[in-house]
Amino acid sequence: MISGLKSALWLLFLAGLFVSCHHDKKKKEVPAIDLGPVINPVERPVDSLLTKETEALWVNLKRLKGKGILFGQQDATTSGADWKHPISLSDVKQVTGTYPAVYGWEISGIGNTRNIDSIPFAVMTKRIAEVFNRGGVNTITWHLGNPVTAGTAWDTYPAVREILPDSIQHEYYKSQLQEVASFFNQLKSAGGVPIPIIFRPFHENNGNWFWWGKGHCTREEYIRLWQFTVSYLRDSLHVHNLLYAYSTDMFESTEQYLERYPGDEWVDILGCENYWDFQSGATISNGIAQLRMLVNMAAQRKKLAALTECGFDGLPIKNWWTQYLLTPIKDDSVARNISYLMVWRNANRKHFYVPFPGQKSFQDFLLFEQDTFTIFEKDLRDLYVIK
Ligand code: BMA
Repeated sequence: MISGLKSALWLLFLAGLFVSCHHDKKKKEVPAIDLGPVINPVERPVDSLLTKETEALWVNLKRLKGKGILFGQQDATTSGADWKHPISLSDVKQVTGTYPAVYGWEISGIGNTRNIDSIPFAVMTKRIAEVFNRGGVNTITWHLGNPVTAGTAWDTYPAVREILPDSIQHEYYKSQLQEVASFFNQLKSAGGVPIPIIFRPFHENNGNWFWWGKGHCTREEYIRLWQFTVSYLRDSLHVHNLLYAYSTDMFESTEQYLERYPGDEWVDILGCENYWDFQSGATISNGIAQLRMLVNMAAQRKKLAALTECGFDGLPIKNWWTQYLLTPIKDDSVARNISYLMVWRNANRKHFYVPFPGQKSFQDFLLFEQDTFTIFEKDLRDLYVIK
């Protein structure tokens, strides 16, 4: 059996060599995108040169699957409902006594002093190291401004085709990735350990609100952008502390989810972002159905699954945390296998996703934290060592 399998793999390898040489001779183009069926998935991350702590994160998140869900918040220690850096508090900690397990950060504006939300990159670097030292997990999004118009990420001029290899703005895109790589490469603990990051670029790609969204590039363009981004960071710029999360917004079927999926070799975490479905009793089952599909797709491919963004801006429902989010997920034998869920940032008292003392959902958030299935910092075991 094994030697049969080996020779089959060998043949496939030779065939691959032949095909790629053949292509090379004809023209030097980005290879055709063939995602193919999922065959004999291999349990390995996108980057075979991952730092050992990043690999440990991948292994330990897999081991935790089904045992609990890590809770996270965007900008948790740089921005609160009533404070902003240089103060460093955490609304999660103020309310529950413990920090979240996952922290989201935003690098739009990289190359400048501050990001899109006025957080200095130097402050972010410091906070990211603090998170790592406390045993928490860092994840980063990139609302890259439109590279052609110099507008924001929400400027939907179709720029993807113009930043791909051999296109007019490609060098500019590469220069942006060089900024990103030097940021990632300088994220180190006091002892010099590179800090693992879950990187989630070009998210919510099945919506139309970002320039990389569905209406503004073809499937092939999106996939080429993803693959170029990963290979340039990993192979040319030697960034080896990243797990790559691919996240759509809400979706209706596995086919729809996979339409722009860049392929198993290019993704470590299958994510989705869903604010809407968990905000009303009438739609929670849709949200759960999507998480079930997500978990199943991830399991088939030996990947992780996560609800990479969710939440309810302004938290208008008293028992939202336990009744709309936690119980439906925890009670579903499939959906409960997501690794983490993350709510968005507390910008001020009008735009917030975690309660502050006295807020309507405050007591319920305490119950959410106390539930044995949610993992906050105090519940974490060492995610950065393989035991
Ligand atoms: C949005 C809002 C904006 C913010 C952006 C990027 O959802 O919170 O205020 O600039 O995310 O963080």
